[in-house]
Amino acid sequence: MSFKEELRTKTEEIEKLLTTYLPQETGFQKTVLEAVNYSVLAGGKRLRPLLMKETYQMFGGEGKVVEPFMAAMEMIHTYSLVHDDLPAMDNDEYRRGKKTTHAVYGEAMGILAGDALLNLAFETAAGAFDMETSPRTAKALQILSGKAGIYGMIGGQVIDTMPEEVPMTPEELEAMHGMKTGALIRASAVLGCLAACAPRDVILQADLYAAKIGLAFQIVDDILDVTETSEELGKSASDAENHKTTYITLYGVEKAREMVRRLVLEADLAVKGTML
Ligand code: GRG
Repeated sequence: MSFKEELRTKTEEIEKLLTTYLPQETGFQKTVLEAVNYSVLAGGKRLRPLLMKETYQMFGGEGKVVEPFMAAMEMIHTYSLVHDDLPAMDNDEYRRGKKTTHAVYGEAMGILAGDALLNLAFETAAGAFDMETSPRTAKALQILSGKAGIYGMIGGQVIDTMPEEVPMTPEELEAMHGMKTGALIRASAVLGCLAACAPRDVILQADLYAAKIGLAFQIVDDILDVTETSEELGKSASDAENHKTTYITLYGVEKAREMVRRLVLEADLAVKGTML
């Protein structure tokens, strides 16, 4: 099977799994349930649950205990996008080539669908205790909540949302993305290893690997922001139009591409380190 075919098959498996954790669209709160399902099923690469499952299997994980965490991670990621698109934040009308949740269901329902997804994520992840009651499951829950929180993704979003009076320094930009984008990507790799009972030094290497690809992912996002059209990207707003500091404003496209190549090499070395 080619890489592309394998990726498609694995992505489809994850989508199937996700649907088993999504709510039925019934009851007086039906509208928000529809908005939740619309948001989760509106496409997406499913990178985080994929990474979690890959690290889980790579280190010998065989059961299903990772599955509630995979679904919870994608729910948290989806809530973050739904809220990021809101009028109070980026005010985006399109994502993944489709109307954003608030553009379809209205702003109030967009806020509530995000809130609902965040709660559903933890309810789902806590379901792992029905399969396995171990300190490791509790630790995984702690990592998930921490990395999604004020010292992780939300913290990064706060920095991103604050008005930029002066351009950010490279250190500030990296710290912001490390939290905003990197935290969930790192948590995905770490939780997969943890659920598979991988030893501590392996978890640390997997964390390093994910930190490198997380940063590369963000730099590529900045490159695409200036090299692709809105139609190609399937989303409307552009950081350049918003006058934000990016890897492009700091380094230019060529240097940014070079940074991506270096980070990918470093990530490769880190993952090889897990196999020593
Ligand atoms: C609202 C608390 C809160 C947080 C929002 C991640 C985030 C924080 C906002 C997204 C802004 C953004 C476009 C960041 C660039 C990198 C990124 C995380 C892109 C979206 O992730 P993908 O490419 O999305 O994995 P798909 O569509 O594949 O699910």
